[in-house]
Amino acid sequence: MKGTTRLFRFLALAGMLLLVGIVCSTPAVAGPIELTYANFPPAPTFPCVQMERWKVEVEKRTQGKVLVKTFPGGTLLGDKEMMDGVIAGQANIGNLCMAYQPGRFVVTNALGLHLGITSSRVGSLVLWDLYTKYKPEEFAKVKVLTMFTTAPANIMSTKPVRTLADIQGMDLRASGGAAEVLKAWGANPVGMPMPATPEALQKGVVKGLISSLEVMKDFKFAEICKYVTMVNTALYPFAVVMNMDTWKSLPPDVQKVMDDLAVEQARWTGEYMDNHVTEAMTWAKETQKVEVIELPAAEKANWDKKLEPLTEKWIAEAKAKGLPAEAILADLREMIARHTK
Ligand code: 3IO
Repeated sequence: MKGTTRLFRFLALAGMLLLVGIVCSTPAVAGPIELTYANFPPAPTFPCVQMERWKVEVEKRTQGKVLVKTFPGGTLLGDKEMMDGVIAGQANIGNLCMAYQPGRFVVTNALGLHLGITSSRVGSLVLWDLYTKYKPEEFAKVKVLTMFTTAPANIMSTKPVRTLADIQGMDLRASGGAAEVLKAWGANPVGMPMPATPEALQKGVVKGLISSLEVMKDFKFAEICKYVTMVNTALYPFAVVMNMDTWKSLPPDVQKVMDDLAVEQARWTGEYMDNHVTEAMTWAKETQKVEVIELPAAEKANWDKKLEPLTEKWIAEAKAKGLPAEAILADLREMIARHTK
């Protein structure tokens, strides 16, 4: 009787130890690493299109080791809380527009100056070069996965803008560098992130906006804004950032996949944006009867002249933060020339 009890106890203990062993070793071999990726605008817009492309590439290149769960439309983090939300770990990854917190991203917001950048492809590659060269302090708490810009900004409006006189006091929605540009021309910039713009336009709170032109189609602004004035100015810079603890927890081979993807993703997004602007404007002209206004050279020279003080203002702001402002600008001009040719 005693022998049987002992044997039973031994078997029960052995069985339990075996179970504990299985349970404890399982997490190491099972399940992919799941990462949440927050984005602020609606799913069909370009920041989310590039997010889905990044997700597909990462999942493919890590052979399913990583699974990215995307949250478009501000469902996880909204436009202005993106950076702090990622730092706090509310999302593993987030996509932010630097123009929504202009004082916070002084170096990279130089892309919002009037520098003669002609495309999103050039803007995105220049922005990535600028970031990797200067590694601005404001990104020290996160891992930057990629950066990109919009195409140059142009004016979309409900009334035609053909001269500087036409734009005086006009309420136009903008953020960051583009808002400074509008102010310099005498317009009244109304600051708000892109997702708030459809309602502001609908209610007549603003008479138009300044941004890249693919929004004419993606947000259906062409239904309200029947005029586009080509001014090819400020770009909106974006960053995709990862929580630093998340980054440190990733295996080296996964980190390598993401690092290798950074500049490629910037180029891909730039090219996608440039093609999409062309496509959106063809649609706007053909189906929405949008008029595209080209400023005569003499008129354009007046507009450009008004923007010269903005660069000086940026230099002063950057210097006040202890940044090598002139060197940054000289680098920017070299990078623009190199990527434009
Ligand atoms: C933008 C932001 C979200 C979705 C589509 C977009 N196209 C251009 C922008 C730039 C921007 O952030 C803005 O506020 O103009």
